[in-house]
Amino acid sequence: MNESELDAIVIGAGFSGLGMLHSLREELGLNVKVFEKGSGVGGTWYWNRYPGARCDSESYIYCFSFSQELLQDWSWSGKYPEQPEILSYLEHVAERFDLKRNIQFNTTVTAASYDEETNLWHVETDQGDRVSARYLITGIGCISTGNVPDIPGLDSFQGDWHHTGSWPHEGVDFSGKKVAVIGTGSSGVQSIPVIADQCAELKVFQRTAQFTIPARHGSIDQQFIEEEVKPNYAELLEKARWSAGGIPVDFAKRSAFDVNDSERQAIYEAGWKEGGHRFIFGSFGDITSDLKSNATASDFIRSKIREIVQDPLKVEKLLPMDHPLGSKRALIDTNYFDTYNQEHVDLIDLNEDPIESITASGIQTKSHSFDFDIIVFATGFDAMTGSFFKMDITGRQGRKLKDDWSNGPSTYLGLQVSNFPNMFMITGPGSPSVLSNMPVSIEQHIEWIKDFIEYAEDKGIDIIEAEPEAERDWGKHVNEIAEKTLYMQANSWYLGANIPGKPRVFMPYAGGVGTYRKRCVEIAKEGYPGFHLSKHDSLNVAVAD
Ligand code: N01
Repeated sequence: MNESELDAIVIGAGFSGLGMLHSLREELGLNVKVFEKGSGVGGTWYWNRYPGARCDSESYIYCFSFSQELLQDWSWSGKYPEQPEILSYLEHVAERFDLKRNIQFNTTVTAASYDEETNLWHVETDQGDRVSARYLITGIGCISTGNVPDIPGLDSFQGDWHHTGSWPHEGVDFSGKKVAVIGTGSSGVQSIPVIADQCAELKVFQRTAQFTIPARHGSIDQQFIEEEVKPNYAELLEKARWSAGGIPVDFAKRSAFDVNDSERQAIYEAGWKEGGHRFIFGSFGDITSDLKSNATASDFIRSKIREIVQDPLKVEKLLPMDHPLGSKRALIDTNYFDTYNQEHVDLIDLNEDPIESITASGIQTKSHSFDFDIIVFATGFDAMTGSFFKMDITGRQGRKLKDDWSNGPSTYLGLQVSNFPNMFMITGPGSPSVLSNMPVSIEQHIEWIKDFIEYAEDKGIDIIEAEPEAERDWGKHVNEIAEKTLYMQANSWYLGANIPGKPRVFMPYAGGVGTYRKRCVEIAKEGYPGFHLSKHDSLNVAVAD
């Protein structure tokens, strides 16, 4: 299929793609086309339909903010939004703002290349589309390319297997089944209790024991929503935009050592009872930055695991000892540790008994042979770069993004890459998005990209390109900030440590959403330093800096 030239091509119809489409079409009047691999909108929430899937951000703040009417009209039912409801919300947004007419579903972008002659991006899809546009914007998510470990024998398995990140739409019937779950990150910790409730036998294969805090999920507090949220949405969202994590709450400032032992214990108890991430940010300001303070919180959680789990052998396996709380993604759960008290649930510590192969009937570890009907891979994602590398992205002079990022991703502000003019990334590596409440970060990117395009078009600039030096400095800054945090003390996907052979580079910006936003605002006010802005007919001649 051939198409006329577009102003912008957006890849992905999740929060990012929907928001970007709306903004460019409604605010700038651009001719935009979105390509989406799935048959519907939703991105992450379209694919991740595993049992128990929901978001860790509280629902009232997990939303778009561009429409006051939408904010007032939409009602969430749970304290945390569950996957089906988030998907309904995004469907509603797509219908309400008539977005689907610019989205082509069931279409995977396979290649995108920048043409220096014409200053256009040429995009190819698996459906045979050849489309061109001035701007290419990726809304492909940071955690969207599933990681199914390369375990010998998977092909021979006679049962069913599924990755949590591409769950069958019709669901999976676990009743009466022997089930294995491999992986105990966010997806594993959410799905394990629900699968345990449904199956005959569950064995969890754990590589790293996790810190997780009870979510205390339940129905939403309607009084809080009607009296405190809806009348004050604008202020709450503004507070979220300038906060560290994209949520409108006050973080505790005191140190864990500003109080005595019994006061500290009481604060942790209250946080545990209240549940959610408040356990961390509501108790002490230095849990995520100071190892000694962190140890007090880590010890508290370990004491809770000992209290909840009855089998001492399971307790020993479940105690996280090799990394500080929060250095891997902080988790919240519903009945996770309690699940191990059920007789039909067992835990295999892969450090003691590693998986050797998958067999026709199940899993062979070093010392046991297990039979399963279903294997669930809750083994995470090739995060932040995996989805870029699935496409053949070519910039100036035939440069491949994959080659330029072979030692780890390099971006300016997580928004652009030098030698890839007019290509913008939403939630790219080097941005704070994955360490925050996503919609707040996504909207910040959308707004900033839209403003930049508007600025350029007003000035007759048609090439926007990050300068290599600015990119290098930003990378250095991202790294320096990360080095000061406890994130460097764990083998996490933030560092690419979950993917064999992936360069160890801390990929997100850990300086906080508000600080990042301030930097982006300043850059815009100063006329976009760090970006080379030029006119196509005077290629390489900067007209503003
Ligand atoms: O993936 P993960 P996830 N053999 O990488 C293990 C977001 N998210 O899908 O820790 C055996 O966190 C791996 O072990 P280890 C959120 O940002 C959000 O759970 O690497 N095990 C780990 O236990 C999250 O951080 C929500 O040693 C292997 C697990 O598999 C991100 O997505 C919900 C293995 C993977 O954990 C990813 O979460 C879901 C192997 N070869 C996801 N390879 C909410 O908002 C990996 N593992 C609630």
